[in-house]
Amino acid sequence: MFESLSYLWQYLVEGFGLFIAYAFAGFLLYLLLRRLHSRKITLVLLVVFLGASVAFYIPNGLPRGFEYPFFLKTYGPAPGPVLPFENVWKFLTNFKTFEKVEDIARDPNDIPPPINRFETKVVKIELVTKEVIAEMAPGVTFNYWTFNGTVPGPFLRVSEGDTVELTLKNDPTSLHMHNIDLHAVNGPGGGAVSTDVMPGESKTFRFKALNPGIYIYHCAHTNVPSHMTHGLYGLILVEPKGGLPKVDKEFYVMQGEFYSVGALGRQGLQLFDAEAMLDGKPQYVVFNGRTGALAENMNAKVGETVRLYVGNGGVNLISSFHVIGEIFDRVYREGDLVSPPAQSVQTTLIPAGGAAVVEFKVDYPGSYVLVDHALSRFDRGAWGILKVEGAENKEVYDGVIEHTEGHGH
Ligand SMILES: [Cu+2]
Repeated sequence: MFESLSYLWQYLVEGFGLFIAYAFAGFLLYLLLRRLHSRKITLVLLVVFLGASVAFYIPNGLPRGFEYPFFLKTYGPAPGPVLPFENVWKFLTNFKTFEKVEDIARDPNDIPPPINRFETKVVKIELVTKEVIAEMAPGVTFNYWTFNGTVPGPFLRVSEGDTVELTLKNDPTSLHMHNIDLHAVNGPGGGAVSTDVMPGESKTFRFKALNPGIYIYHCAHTNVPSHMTHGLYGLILVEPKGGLPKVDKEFYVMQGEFYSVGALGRQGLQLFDAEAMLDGKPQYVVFNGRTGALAENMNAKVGETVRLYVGNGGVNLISSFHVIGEIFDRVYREGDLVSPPAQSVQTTLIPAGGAAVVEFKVDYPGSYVLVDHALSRFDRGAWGILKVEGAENKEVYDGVIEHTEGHGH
């Protein structure tokens, strides 16, 4: 009940506002006219006035369809991102069938082990698109659309030259059609044209992983940005033949934006704001699906080499990825695993719909904060913490050279 109220809040506010405006306009007009005319004439004039204003309002002020937001006209190659009221209604009537996911975040440690082989194989992968309800922040609930129930979807790992046989299932509880476009594919739509699946349906296609690299995959069903910004994205690593250099720790991080009608922190189930998405003004910018998702699950020891696979589901922002207190020893820019990596980089760009691999050795214990260095975004949720334990090395960093007791300043 509370959920449907918070979800419908924008409709209720707009309907109520219109009602109040007409009620007060009519009442004031009545008082004004009543001074000059008899009750009968006043009432007739009032009806004429209200009738004329309603007649003017209907063609110019009423929504073309009962949808949110009203009056949005778009020019994409396919239907725009408005939310027809019919969908809102279907969503509310099906609300009980959606799985309530305890934690939408994918564990950054959840990465398949390195492959490191030269012979190629046929790799079978199965993914399930599923629409679920989960918390973005305490008390703030979103309707997420996911691959396998988390954001991002599973980390896929294959080797250069492998043939991937990918099956996409759409969970029967879904309300929308979905598909998958993997940027590791050479073929129409990256697989999207072969995998349009209705709720309950499943489709399989094959592709050869010709190019090594770290690639994003995402749903590309219309309206594509709407589907993506609900959480339908993940990473696929195509290891170069023989594998990547060995490291001690690997982590899986994906930035994404979420657009709600309710302001940052507004409690309850949030209605998707298509207009804010077109404007590129998200309420939430987060790593791994929700605020605080990477607060306490990334650990390393002094002396270890850390590799981060960092993707950006977008759909609008470019991430200026940085780890506070560290320098990236190597950056495989834009996910290019063929060219030699860039070295000693402070901040690297992760384009919308792109990814990169960064590596660094941790030299000193402490908390190292992952950020999008467009730093106002960490207040919207874009941060994580890599906790490093081990012995201090004063040669690398010495926190206290001199300390004098002060008496204020
Ligand atoms: Cu989709």
